[in-house]
Amino acid sequence: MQIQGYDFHISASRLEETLGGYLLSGKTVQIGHPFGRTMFFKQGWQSWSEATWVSLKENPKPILPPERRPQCDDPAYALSPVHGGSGLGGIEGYDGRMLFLGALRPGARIEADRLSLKGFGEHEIEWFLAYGETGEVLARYAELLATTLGVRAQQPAPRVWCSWYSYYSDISEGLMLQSIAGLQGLPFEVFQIDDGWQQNMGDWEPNHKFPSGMSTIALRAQSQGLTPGLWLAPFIARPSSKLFKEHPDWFLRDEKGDLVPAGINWGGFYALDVTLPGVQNWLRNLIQTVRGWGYRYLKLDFLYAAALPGHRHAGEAREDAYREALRIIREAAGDEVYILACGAPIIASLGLVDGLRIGPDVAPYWDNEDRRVFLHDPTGPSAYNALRTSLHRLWLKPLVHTDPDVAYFRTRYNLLSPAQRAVLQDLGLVSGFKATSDPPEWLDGEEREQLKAWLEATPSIAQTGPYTFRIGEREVDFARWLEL
Ligand code: 9PG
Repeated sequence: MQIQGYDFHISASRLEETLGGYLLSGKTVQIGHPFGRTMFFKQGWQSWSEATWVSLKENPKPILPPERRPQCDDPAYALSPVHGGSGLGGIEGYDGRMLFLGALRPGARIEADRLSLKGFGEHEIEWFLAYGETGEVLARYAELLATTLGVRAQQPAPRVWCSWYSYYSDISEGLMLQSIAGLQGLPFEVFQIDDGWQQNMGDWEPNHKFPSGMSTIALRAQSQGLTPGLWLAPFIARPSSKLFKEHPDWFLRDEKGDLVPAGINWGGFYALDVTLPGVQNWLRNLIQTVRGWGYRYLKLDFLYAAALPGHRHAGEAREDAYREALRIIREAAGDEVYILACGAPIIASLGLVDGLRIGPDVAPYWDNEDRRVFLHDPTGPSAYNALRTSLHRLWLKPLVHTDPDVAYFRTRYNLLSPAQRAVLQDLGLVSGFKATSDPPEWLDGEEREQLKAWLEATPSIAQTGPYTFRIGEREVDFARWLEL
């Protein structure tokens, strides 16, 4: 079949025209193309997984070490010999435009090689197929996803202070109260406590560093006009947790009955089978508990764990199981609670969460070369990894608040150059999500002024090319930072 002057061989169970392209159906669809070993627009599975253009001239390299794979990208395809992505993908045509295929529901995989672009899923799927300018094709795909998965009300994203990228897990009640006090005069909407407050992964009660309980901090934040925010990883637990010891039968196992490893941090952790009624009740209680403490902004992390391959109580497809669990959380939280999904399967989260982390963690240094180059792992914390993946996910902006992670204003404990700090600040502006983790007492007078000006700024943002933007009066070109 001819599309835009090129010959494509399409196999699908149904094909019909739609605005800007075609709708296809099929559990598997395949489009033969004439473009050979061109570039592939890859979209990794979850927040931290890489999104970028890759060359079909080089074979994909499996991430090392193997135990890390579940938390980097979809482990089901970790050893795939062909390039692929989750939900959507595209390849570059001779004229620089893109042959695009995107699923209109969760649970789809795209693969590309020199002869074809292929889509498949665990069940019958409807697809959008198009050939056109990358920006236009992605915009049309986003429009279609909005109709199938929904979009939550779109006010501007809140401005967030988060405790992770300065104190990491070394937080305490005293430090948090001190930070809240220091934030007076800075226009933040959210004060978010990150990892480090809980007793254990799985045991979501305050530890000894928070002796007055979590509501004390929530109240203090609130009295200063800040929405209290809290980090939780509701779908995972460590084997040392009370949750795991009391309910070993609540955890995801493979067909042999062995526990499915969900990651290697904190000495390893496991994923809940979120299709079990007992687990679903526990999730409802957990969310109601943190709501009861006063938290109205929840950063829910390591969410991919609920969608890992495994044998579930309800034999649902794994991304459907995940989405159902997210729906239960949304219902328990209520409509007014802001949910930021992190480490989250991208497509399966749309319509249920307010914000979505669209890249790996930033760090106060530029590159994580050891992991990126020698271990083939593009998901390690670094400004560069976060920038690269986030820039290739901005097409999600009409669907969800896109969080590229924090920007830095401090020079204390920071190896980023002024220009590297500026590029993360600009990334925050173009993505529309402004967050930082700099403790107010770490900033000198000038740095605090810069942070304040950035938080207050509402420049017009116009995308002028794949990597170029006009921010107010400035032309910003991110391409020179991406070794593409
Ligand atoms: C808290 C952090 C912060 C951060 C999240 C997430 O693959 N990993 O080993 C890996 C570990 C931590 C991590 C991401 C990946 O960071 O993105 O903002 O909340 O958890 O532990």
